[in-house]
Amino acid sequence: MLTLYGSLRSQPTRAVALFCLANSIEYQLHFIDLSKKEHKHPGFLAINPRGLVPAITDDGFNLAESATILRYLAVTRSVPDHWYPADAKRRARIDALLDWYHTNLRQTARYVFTKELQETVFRLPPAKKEEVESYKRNMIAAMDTLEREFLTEGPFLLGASKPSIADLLLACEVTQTQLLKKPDLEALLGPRPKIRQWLETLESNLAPHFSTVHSAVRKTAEFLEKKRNSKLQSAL
Ligand SMILES: N[C@@H](CCC(=O)N[C@@H](CS)C(=O)NCC(=O)O)C(=O)O
Repeated sequence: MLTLYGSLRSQPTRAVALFCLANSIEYQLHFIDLSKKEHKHPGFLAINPRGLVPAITDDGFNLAESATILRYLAVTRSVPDHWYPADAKRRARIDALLDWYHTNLRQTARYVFTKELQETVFRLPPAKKEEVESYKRNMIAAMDTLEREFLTEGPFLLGASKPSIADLLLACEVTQTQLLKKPDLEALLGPRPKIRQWLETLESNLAPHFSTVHSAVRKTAEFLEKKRNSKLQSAL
């Protein structure tokens, strides 16, 4: 039996869940509540000693790192070739996107966390302004690469006609920006029509699963919006 450890509030956990749902791969989600530090409990550390989600166990085999999990599932399950092509050169292009993600687009997570979640949800001291600004600059540079280089032809990454595991990992990161304040989200995605179109295409192509794995993030977005509005009300 395949078990996915994580939370659908975590971008890379969403990507793995989405891959399973899109390919009818049977799995169970073992919820790890990051806000309660469950990822540092001994039971989970036995599965991933680094204490990060996602992780899987597949019939007793433990594995961490989202990109590796996606590759592992793509080659151990019988799924259509477009997810992770057998052709070495096409596969290498997907691998390059997965590698690029970790050191570039993943900055989105740090920006959204320090700006919107660190204080409000995790009750930690607020991040320094310069730190948040530096994550923001890195995120914007990555979004520009996505818009101008990887999505030039569409509908999916690198002009593919069907999605790959890289589409899932990168898209589930970009959707974390739903947690930003509406004007910040507008400023980020408004001038990037290819990213917006790509997300819409993925959502309709992978319906209803894309929307299903995003329900928790939508709830957090609503919670944050209510909190901002009530702060505004009490200031009036
Ligand atoms: N490179 C890892 C990164 C995983 C990661 O950073 N997960 C976050 C949640 S999205 C986490 O577990 N954070 C907990 C922490 O940093 O303590 C992967 O792709 O799986």
